[in-house]
Amino acid sequence: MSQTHFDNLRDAITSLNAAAAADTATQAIAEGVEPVDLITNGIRAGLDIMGEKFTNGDCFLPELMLAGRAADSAVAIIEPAMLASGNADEKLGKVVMATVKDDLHDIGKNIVALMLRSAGFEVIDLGCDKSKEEIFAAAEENNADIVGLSTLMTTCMAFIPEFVELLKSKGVRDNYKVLVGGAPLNPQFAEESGCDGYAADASKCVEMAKQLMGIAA
Ligand code: B12
Repeated sequence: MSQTHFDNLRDAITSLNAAAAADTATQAIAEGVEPVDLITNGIRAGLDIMGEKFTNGDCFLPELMLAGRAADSAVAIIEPAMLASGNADEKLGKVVMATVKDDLHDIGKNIVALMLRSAGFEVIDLGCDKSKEEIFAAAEENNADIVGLSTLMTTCMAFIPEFVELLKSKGVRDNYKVLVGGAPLNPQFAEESGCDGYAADASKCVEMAKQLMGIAA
């Protein structure tokens, strides 16, 4: 039964239909489908197809934008269900999150922020296209435990080791755990960049954030 909802949500996104995406998400949540499964098997599956079409020249920027809006409309429905089903009242730690400078992709970052909130982390979401200095200032100001960085663009990956270097140059590297994610990244890149953790998707990010805080998953 869940598979039908996943397929419908994926298809609503690839057909750029925000209303259908919201309706499918509403129905699936009402029938008890796990929010995180809807994200992975519906939303991300649909957007991955759009990414492939874009690469192959079968769709263009306006279509990507509309697919992104359809995904956002489903996330808006899933959000309250996810917060209600989690442990949002816990106080597991403070995370400052941002998508890096020159990168406007925020759907995945927003989902990660939501998952972390639902698990009981306090998340200060700075948004997208944020400079190293802005993220550093927010981490200091909020006395964050974790800095979460997201990027979807290969051209922005260099930001990550540069941010770690900035922390070192300020003499505060050990004050923060740096957790990174986004499609072009991988565990090896994260390690070589001097990060503390990497997670490939929304469900693994909670596990990793807990691990970084020394909390048993
Ligand atoms: C939707 C989309 C857009 C939308 C974004 C809307 C928005 N509000 O985010 C719009 C239309 C704005 C857009 C613009 C562009 N895009 Co675009 N876009 C996509 C697309 C199709 C989907 C991205 C997405 O949201 N995926 C779904 C989410 C749920 O997945 P996710 O982001 O990967 O996040 C998950 C994990 O990665 C992880 N995660 C993510 N962040 C973090 C952070 C932490 C801390 C952790 C632990 C985990 C984690 O958990 C998330 C949830 O499971 C991708 C293709 C793809 N397959 O990813 C291309 C893609 C990323 N875009 C691409 C490109 C080229 C562009 C443009 C340059 C196009 C252009 N010519 O202008 C512009 C760039 C604008 C800019 N400066 O940023 C390329 C990038 C290629 C590259 N080599 O870097 C891709 C890969 C498409 C392609 N196949 O070519 N895009």
